[in-house]
Amino acid sequence: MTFGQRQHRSPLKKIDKASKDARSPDRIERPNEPLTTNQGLPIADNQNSLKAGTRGPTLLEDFILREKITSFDHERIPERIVHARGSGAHGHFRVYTSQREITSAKFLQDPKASTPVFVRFSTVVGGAGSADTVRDLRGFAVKFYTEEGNYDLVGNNVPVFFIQDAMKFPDFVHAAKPEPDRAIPQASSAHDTFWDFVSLNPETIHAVTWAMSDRGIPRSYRMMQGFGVHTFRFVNEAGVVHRVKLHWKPLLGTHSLAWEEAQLLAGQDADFHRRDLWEAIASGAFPEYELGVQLIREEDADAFPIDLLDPTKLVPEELVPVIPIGRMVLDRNPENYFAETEQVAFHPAHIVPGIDFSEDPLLQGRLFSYTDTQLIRLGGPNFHELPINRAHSPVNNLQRDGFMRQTIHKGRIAYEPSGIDGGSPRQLPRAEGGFESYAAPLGEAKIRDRNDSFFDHFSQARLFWRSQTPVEQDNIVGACLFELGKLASPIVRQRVADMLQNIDADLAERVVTALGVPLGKLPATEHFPLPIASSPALSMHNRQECGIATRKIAVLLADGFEAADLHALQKVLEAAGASVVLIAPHLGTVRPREGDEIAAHHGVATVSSVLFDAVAIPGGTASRTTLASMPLFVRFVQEAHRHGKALVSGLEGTSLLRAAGIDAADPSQKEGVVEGSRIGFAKPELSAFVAAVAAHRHWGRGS
Ligand code: HDE
Repeated sequence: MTFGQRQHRSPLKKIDKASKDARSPDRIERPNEPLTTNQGLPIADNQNSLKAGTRGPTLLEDFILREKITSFDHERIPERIVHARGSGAHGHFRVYTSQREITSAKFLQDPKASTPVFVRFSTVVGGAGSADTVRDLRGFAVKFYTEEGNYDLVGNNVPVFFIQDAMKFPDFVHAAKPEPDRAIPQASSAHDTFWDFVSLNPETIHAVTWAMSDRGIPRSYRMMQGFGVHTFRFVNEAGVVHRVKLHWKPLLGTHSLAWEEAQLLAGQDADFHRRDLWEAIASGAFPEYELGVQLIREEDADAFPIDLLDPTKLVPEELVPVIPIGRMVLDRNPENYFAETEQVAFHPAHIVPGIDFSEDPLLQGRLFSYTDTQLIRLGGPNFHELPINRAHSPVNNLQRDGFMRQTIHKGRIAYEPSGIDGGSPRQLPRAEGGFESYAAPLGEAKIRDRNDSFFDHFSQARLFWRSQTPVEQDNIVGACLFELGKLASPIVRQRVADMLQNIDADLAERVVTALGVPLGKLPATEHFPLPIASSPALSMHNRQECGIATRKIAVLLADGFEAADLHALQKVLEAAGASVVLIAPHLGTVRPREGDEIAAHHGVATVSSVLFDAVAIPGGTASRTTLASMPLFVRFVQEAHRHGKALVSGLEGTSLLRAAGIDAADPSQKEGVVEGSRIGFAKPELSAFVAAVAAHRHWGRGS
């Protein structure tokens, strides 16, 4: 349309009929057919509101405008009070062998049967629009659409929680959320109210230590563990009961970001984790996780040295091994974020026969909370009828009506039992597959109190700290210094510092010294014995060796680069499943010293090293001179080196390293830095680089 022309029709003249979206068979709206109102009325003008003349006011009569704007005004629903920011994926789960011995759950019986799943990963504290890479725990919620109804495993990426009793949850969340008068800080625990709550509630300290560890800044949703946290029960057909802890293990290994990297990423790409998950699935690199169980016989549960009802305690794998029982593959991205990832409603009470709860007081509170929150968030009791929440097995009951009821129930029987008109749905005895709660023997006095074992707040925080490698311990100290250093209240800082002494004197001293607060008197806390001296399984560094599949390698090049270097790198890296991303001084093409020019994926101004796992610099005199003269490339390499990433540089490609202040001959800087000795690299050099990428981070550089 040219300026001054009247517009009554859509400005689009040509439609790209070949575009993927237009061809999608699943699109609800039919492209190129008449646009209608919600009542099906064809619309003649979707550009102009109905006015009293071209210069007059808009008329109230304009029902088309009002319908459109009203729908728009109501597009948003309340975000989740916690776990507001999430990313979803579809997939399926398959058990390795029948678990008949421990549970009657049908989806855990047949290794040939595949159960569809929907997974939602999330941060906990931040709002829906906050950054992905903040320091926080991550939600790991899985909905299994089984033939016996939906089973939800609503877990986190660490095995313990901050509080022991549901009574404290609103206080804990209020303390962690932005302070209510100023609404600051967003998606961060580094503020007074959070640490005030922590310092006055020692039960929080174990989970806080996990949050301060590198688990709080995962590299990817595809590379983090998941945990059911609470103890559940598995019941087999004969009624034999086991207490069970549930674990997800990512097949890509468990990896984290560096703290500075996480902070830079929040600016560079606030959607880093969401994009990473989406792109991996879209490219066919499907994330996989193994489900594992720790089992304790019901009759041994009370005498077990760790209180299985306390969600601030884990069961070390060295005491009770994790038995892998099945595998989940995430192979399909959602098609509509709102309809699927936003409207999905998880609930720990969505269980199937063969699985049951324990009396963990935190879990018991959750059993109330999740339905309650969906009532307000999704607008009424019929959220189970939304497509993403619908069970794949028949739903057959006499519940009726309510806001947004989709099903049109017919007939006059809405009660049970009924003996007319063919009767009503009937109860199914347990022996035939009906769900029956495990008859846990109770019979104690009604009381507001806790078991004595719940007052052991520090032994497992100590176990966790002592099971970390020195680098992981350094990172915990660094995180504590960052968080506590941000506190405006010296009293809170002091209280936390005092509390850390109950975990470990060395940890407390390192934090206290750097914060400049005096080490207070050790509060009189009863010391419970450690269940085990150290648990190597708790160190992420023991869970990393999983190759380099799906790692993103940045290749920095300019005109004059050695094509043989690039080809050699591409061949080896892509064969190992990594992706190679070419970054040049600007978007467009780059020309090698010899051969045809190639297209760059990015110009250096729009990316930075934090978006990649490792850096490769092909040789070539002209290329290296250009790169070394550009501050953006110099910073790229400096940051990658500081964040412990693997670097490889071709023959004569070292000047960029030098410009970045990296001396590959210096033992304190060379870990994970590989230099080529000939054009096209020697085989051992390429293997050394692949091994360096697989090691994920090279903390030995002292960066
Ligand atoms: Fe949640 N939690 N939670 N939580 N939680 C919610 O439910 C709650 C707890 C977890 O991706 C809410 O639908 C209480 C532990 C995940 O949709 C809410 C207590 C664990 C998700 C709620 C806990 C979790 C939630 C907010 C203490 C790890 C995101 C919106 C008694 C085992 C699920 C919603 C998704 C979400 C309540 C503690 C995991 C308000 C009262 C422990 C992964 O119902």
